[in-house]
Amino acid sequence: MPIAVKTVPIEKLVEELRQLPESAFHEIETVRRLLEEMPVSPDSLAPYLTWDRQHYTRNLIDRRPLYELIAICWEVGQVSSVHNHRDQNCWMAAPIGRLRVENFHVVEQDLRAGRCQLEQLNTVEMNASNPCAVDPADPVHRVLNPREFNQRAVSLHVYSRPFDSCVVYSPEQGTCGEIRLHFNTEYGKAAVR
Ligand code: CSS
Ligand code: FE2
Repeated sequence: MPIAVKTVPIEKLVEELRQLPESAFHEIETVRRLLEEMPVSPDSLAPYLTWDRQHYTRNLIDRRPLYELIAICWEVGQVSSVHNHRDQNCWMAAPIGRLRVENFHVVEQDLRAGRCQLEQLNTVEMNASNPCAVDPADPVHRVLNPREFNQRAVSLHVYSRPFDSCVVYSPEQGTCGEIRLHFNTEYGKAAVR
């Protein structure tokens, strides 16, 4: 018999996140469990879903001083850069489709010189019942919607605290540099750049 998964609308998750004490964002387990216990219904995400064949889209759902909640839409085959999260905690869930997360260890990094050396660590899969948290000890990763998964995917990201830039890495070339992050939509409306 299929297991009936009880989903909640995105507004419910927002309500819960807003009620968390600051201390919950300083460790990994509370928010991870919240995402696990409250899988978000795909329907409720409709206002936040935008698609771009060139690049995954970033869509702001909620921002508070302590965190931001973002929906990222991945066309088949889209991939993020290898990147960090500016020493901020990050939790991810995939209410729609499946995504692969590849983690990396930074052996050395000289941001000023733009040089780095990375080693690939483990790979995990995210789907509706398996949210994950970025490991604060090895926070560098990339997210992929591999061609073979053959379906669009949407991930939810909780970042604490919010950040608007990150370091991107090329493990093959041993280079790194800072980039700015932008939103395609904010609160369901096209973002003004
Ligand atoms: N951190 C990336 C998405 S992959 S986790 C971003 O916010 O654009
Ligand atoms: Fe990320």
